[in-house]
Amino acid sequence: MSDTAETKLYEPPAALAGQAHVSGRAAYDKLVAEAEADYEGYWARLARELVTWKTPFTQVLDQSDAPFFKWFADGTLNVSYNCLDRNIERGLGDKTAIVFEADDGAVTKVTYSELLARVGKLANALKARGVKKGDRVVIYMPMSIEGVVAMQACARIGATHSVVFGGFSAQSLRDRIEDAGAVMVITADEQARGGKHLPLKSIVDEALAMPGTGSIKDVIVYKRTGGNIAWKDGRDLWLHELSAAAPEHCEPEWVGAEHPLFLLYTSGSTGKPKGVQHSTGGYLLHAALTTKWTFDLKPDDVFWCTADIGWVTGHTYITYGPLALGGTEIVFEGVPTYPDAGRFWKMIERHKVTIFYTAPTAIRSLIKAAEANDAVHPKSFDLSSLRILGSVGEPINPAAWEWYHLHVGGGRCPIVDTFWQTETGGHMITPLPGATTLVPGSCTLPFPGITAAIVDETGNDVPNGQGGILVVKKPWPSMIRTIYGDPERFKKSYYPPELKGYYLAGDGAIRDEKTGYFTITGRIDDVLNVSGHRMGTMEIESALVSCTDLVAEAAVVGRPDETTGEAICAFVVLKRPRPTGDEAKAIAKQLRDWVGKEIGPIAKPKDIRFGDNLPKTRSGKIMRRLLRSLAKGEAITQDTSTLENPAILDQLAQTN
Ligand code: 6R9
Repeated sequence: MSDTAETKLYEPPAALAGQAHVSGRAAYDKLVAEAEADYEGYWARLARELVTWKTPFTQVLDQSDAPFFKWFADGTLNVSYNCLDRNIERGLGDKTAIVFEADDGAVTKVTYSELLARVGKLANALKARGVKKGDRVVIYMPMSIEGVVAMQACARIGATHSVVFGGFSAQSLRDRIEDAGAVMVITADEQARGGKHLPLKSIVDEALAMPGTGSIKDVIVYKRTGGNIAWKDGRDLWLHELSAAAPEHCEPEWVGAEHPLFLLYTSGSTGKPKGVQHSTGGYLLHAALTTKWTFDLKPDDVFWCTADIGWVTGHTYITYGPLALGGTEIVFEGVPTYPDAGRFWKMIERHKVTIFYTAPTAIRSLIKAAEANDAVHPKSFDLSSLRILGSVGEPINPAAWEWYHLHVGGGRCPIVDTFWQTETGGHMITPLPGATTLVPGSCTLPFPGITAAIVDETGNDVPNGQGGILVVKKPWPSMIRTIYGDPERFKKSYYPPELKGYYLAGDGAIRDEKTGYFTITGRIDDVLNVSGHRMGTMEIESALVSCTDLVAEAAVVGRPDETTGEAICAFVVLKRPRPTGDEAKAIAKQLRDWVGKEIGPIAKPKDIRFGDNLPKTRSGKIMRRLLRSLAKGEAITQDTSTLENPAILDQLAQTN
């Protein structure tokens, strides 16, 4: 992005900047300089300030087994102690920790003392069922206080949680249970979203009927809707019955800083989803620190992150970061468009939300709705409580940024466009609201202490103004520790030998020539980003070809989409003659439903096209660049001379 006359700059509002935790650009520069001068000393100082340790650490960064880095390794702590007991000891016991708003608008609040009691009871119940430190527990829950309680209860006893997003299918759930070797599933009878009740427990039943799930001993069920569910005596247990019988006090399990707090499965460019393993100490430090600096969280704030706890954003900015700081936060069960597309604005008004963190996809779809109907336009609501806005999950286009800034933020709230990943644990490149001049569409500068850089294929720095590969040069406390059960894949995916020991993010980026600001240009691998959800093209392809009755071959690419950022486009060769017309439409629907069952509704291709073959080189390689052009509806101007079967392109240009 060049510094042209049209590039609008947004200075931090003076009043906000004056009070901010990081106040003014000079304060930011000073932190960056501190980290540069003494990298370990900087992180050690913050780890002492933000985290309460049972046994203080004496080591900071251990690089002896790189790239398996260790941070604060000889320190011991407990995350749930840090998020709950510690706040109560500071006098915040009666402070509201969570304001829960259900799909139907009903509101429930819990204080820090109440939350601790609920976490303690469930933690004791888990222990009584034999769950031990280091065991993996799968959580397949709706957005709820109980979801947060389940995660915190695992943390309290040193069990490693693996949350599976409630939109994933039985097959996906099974895969994750097997890969993690989990001993328990915590779920709910159903979830309520958009006025409908959707199954959870029956999907767990289906998953556990599949092979590879024998490690599961118990299923704990939170009664959310009271809907009809099947029950397996001896395996299924009601959460409310277990909790009622369990004592409140549960001594935290003090674990080493490197103890795995959680696994979270995410898509990579090849193969099945990988279990990203996070630590306890380094992760908690960055969760707390980024919540403090990026969102400038203060005691009186009402913080609302709209992400689901099934994604990393919900882990770091719902379950851990805001609670570690003793904040008050909103947890929302429903969807932004129910009962209408004014729901977010209505909730901000109702709960006097001061910090609002959401995804560009949500903003773009709400813009469309607001432009069509004044009643759901932000101007019809009192949003004056807001002071800071955030964006996450995908690039935010400048037009959506400007609308968010003007209509939601009333032109007075800085937008923090936070770039990070499941693997990074917390924010990596982001503005700080009281310190950074904003440029719409740019995530601006690295968080202090994060050594983000842009390099070429051999790991050499590229000059500003020239795009390249985004890397992080030095290890940081909240980084991924390994891929669960597959350390070799961890090394290969994130530390390829040609990159000089730098962490490979998998995104392309460019820095502005003058300001050095970063703009993310998108994934450089076969990972798609649909509505801010990560999806591997290979995963969708294998789901399609697993429909062995119908599909001979499939290739999946992304194409730009105005609302969802990217849309999934699948090119399919059937085991029968290429269908056209109504038959093509019917088979496309059948395949979409198939993918929905194999992975989950978020992976359903928007566009499915049929051909007698796929465009291949004479050596048999699928020419994906051609498919990407076809998906976009572009005329093929590229060289197709190496193509074995050029006639196929006309077939594949046709949509169904
Ligand atoms: C937190 C999260 C990570 C991928 C990442 C990148 C994209 C996330 C972004 C962004 C541009 C931002 N991404 N934030 N791109 N600007 N502010 O989303 O984690 O689900 O693992 O996705 O999302 O492509 O590599 P995750």
